[in-house]
Amino acid sequence: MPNFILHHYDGSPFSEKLRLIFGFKGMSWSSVKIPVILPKPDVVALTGGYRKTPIVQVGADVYCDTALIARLIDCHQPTPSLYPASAPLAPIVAQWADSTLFWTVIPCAMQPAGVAHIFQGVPPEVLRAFAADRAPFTAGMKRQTAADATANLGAYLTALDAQLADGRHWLMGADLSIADFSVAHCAWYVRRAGPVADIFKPHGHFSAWLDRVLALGHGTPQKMRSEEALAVAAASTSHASCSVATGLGFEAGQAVTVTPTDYGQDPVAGTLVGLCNDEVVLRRQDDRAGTVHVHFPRAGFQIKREQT
Ligand SMILES: N[C@@H](CCC(=O)N[C@@H](CS)C(=O)NCC(=O)O)C(=O)O
Repeated sequence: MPNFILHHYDGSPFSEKLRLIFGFKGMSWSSVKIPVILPKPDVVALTGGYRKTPIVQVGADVYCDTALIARLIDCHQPTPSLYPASAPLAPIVAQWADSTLFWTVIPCAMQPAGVAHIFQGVPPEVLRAFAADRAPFTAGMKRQTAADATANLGAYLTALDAQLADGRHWLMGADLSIADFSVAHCAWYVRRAGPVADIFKPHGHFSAWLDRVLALGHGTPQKMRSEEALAVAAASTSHASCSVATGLGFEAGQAVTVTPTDYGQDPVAGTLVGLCNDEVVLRRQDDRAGTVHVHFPRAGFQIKREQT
């Protein structure tokens, strides 16, 4: 089993998704705490510019986006599975939760009563710095208002509660799946927003389900400093094997950029070393991290040939 190094911070919902997955699988992992806002020099040393949270590092391989990271963890620790045969639509439900549900929950949680709870005790200048950091991060997105989000979340909760009303333990049925984790990290953030979580009150099946998922815990984290993590990358002499499939529009060795298509659209430049329908991998060089392979899911990312 490789050592999974999770780069994360406590208040990050997508990090909570992975922490709970480590709990579900009963795994040990290394925990590197990273800044909540830019600058994040040690993250960027590993990723080449991708700044979203979390990332996972295994030696000199760096994995971006929890959709890909969940597959990676499941591959190395297949039981219990995140993708049970009984729930073929679970990844689709997860994709809905990680995008639509997430961007419904954020404006709902960030209404004044929620902000007051999430950021209690935080000095006003830190709050201003947070707002100034996130504005360009989501520039160009049409954000829901708190009123839009509250109505939409109410409708989603009614559907999720009805799904659970037959007494099933997990969202897709008898088996836990990736769908549970993607919905739960969104709901976890609403619970952090104190009084905003009253929206769960009419939905008893949903609330009981959320308690069950959160009770999975976080597995066994071991603290690691970010300099140590960079040293692990620099000392690694090999990478996970990868190759560029033919017929997908690119060739091995090309100079390309890979950029998220939704928000946080920071391009990462490198040499294409891996490509298939599910994943794209770039090789890049960093003064401190050495030669790293940066992995992204194919879905939700644009690959562009660099002009030479
Ligand atoms: N699709 C990404 C979304 C990650 C994401 O949006 N993370 C939030 C925090 S939970 C983020 O990056 N916020 C800005 C930051 O941490 O710098 C994933 O699944 O990992």
